[in-house]
Amino acid sequence: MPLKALIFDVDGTLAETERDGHRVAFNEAFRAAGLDWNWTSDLYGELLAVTGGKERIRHFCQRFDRDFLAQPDVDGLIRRLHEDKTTRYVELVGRGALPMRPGVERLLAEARAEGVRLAIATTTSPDNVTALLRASLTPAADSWFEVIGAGDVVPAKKPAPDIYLWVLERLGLAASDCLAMEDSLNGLRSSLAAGIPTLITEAQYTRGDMFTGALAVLPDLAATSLQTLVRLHARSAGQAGGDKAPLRSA
Ligand code: XBP
Ligand code: MG
Repeated sequence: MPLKALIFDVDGTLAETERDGHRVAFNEAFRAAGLDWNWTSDLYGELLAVTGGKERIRHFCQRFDRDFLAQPDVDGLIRRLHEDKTTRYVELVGRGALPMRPGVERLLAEARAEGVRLAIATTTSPDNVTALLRASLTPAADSWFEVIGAGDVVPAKKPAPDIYLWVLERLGLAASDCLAMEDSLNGLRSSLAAGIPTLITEAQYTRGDMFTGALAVLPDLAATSLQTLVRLHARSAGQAGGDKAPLRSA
């Protein structure tokens, strides 16, 4: 089964966006709203267990500020807080503050040259994705991706398979035609539940996690060529969702 498409996660996979991007924008939005919440780097690592910014704010309140949740129209409050966070994040990445991780740009170029289709499946908001691609690659880079599945287009975020299934449907491809590129356990659960063979590129907050079911676990994509991905994909038949130990490379 030839490799027909690469489906990339964004946060942690394309770029290290969490600690110095999303977290910073969340804290700025909290301050601007007069809230005394401060998400330290360590706390943020714990909060990443919940994907989606609005969902993460709610989860934080359940742990640390239940009074906030007791307010009337708390859904509206969280939505507006998150909109402000998105505006701030888009400004931050628009300044080119978050470069692509090693190997990403070259791999995208190789895929485009070889006719391997590109797509994105992410939990983050669509505006964040286009801002990052345009600022950290080139202004036309969002057009390189045939399908961009992002944010609230599906109600159930990762680790649910929905965003990957949404992308597969729009690509018109079977799961086994594709390779998913992920950095986190929630992402891996999502892609495997959709039946897609998955390669892990470990990130700041996910290094050393147990990625059972992944095809391979790499420290980054610096030494990974498209040919390597084609070979990995070829050995994936029957393995996605299985429990074989992944290849690990230091
Ligand atoms: C990414 C996320 C997102 C971002 C914040 O997970 O969990 O919630 O941290 O984005 P993944 P928003 O890489 O697995 O897709 O604030 O726009 O939701
Ligand atoms: Mg990720």
